[in-house]
Amino acid sequence: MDVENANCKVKVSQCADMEVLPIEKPLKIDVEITGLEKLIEELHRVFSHDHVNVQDVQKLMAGYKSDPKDWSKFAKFDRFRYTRNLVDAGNGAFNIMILCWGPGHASAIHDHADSHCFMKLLSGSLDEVRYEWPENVQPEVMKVLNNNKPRRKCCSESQDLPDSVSELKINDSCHIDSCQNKGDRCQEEGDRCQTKSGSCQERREDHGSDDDEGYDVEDMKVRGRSRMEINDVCYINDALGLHRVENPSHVDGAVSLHLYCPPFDSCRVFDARTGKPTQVKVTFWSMYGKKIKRVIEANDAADSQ
Ligand code: CSS
Ligand code: FE2
Repeated sequence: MDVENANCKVKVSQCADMEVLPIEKPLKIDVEITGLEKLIEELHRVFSHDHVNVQDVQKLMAGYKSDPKDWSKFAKFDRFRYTRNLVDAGNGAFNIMILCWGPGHASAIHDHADSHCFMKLLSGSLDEVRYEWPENVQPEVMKVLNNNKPRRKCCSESQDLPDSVSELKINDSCHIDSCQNKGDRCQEEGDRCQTKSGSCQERREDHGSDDDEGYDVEDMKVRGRSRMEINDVCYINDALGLHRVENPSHVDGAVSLHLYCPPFDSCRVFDARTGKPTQVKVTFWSMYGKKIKRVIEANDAADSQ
């Protein structure tokens, strides 16, 4: 079985086969999708089946040519951080959302909670930096893989599963060397983040060293970097590693379309220096074009002291 048959309808660790790895590049765009509404309709159709191929979803998303007329009503920016704006809840099976990245905005290094993550750039540009999992943190998918080693195959029928996630091949076809390491920025973003208002950004809960036990100061290992241009589509899951997304422009915003399957409301973010994970909630800035009224929680007040 090859990658085209990887089922993205279920959690990555529940895939019956583990060929959820490299996606062929360049992706052949053999469909043309006229408008975001049509794309969403097509995605509903595809996800109504039991088995949904990763590559089919990628192709559908690539087949849509970004037009701001379609999505500007969902594109709500914040001055301080990137926003997550729900567009469609996919009958509970998947989430489609639009993320708005102001100049210089970035996510923390994060996982995808055992879900499949598809991302298409609608406007501006974004840098994606991929990281290896820290040695002492294992994603759910690797626990399953390690338990089922004799049964599971990876990459091709004849190749045995690698011992660790770091040996898995990743798709680095849009790797660019000219990009600078912006890993340090993540730390700054984390420090600045004082609310729970959303996004997958680090909300630090301690600054002491006690909880850092077992997490040495060793920068997280970068696997590759790529720059996304308008209409590019990329795919990641926990078996492929972690990533951090950043708007490299100090002037222009960027807008991206994301599909997560299954949907998740929390994920882990990682300290770029030590690899220490923190579970964080991810929330929406707006839903269906309407800004969410944020309830200020006691913790928020405490955080901002
Ligand atoms: N996973 C991040 C965005 S980068 S894919 C999020 O959902 O906030
Ligand atoms: Fe992500």
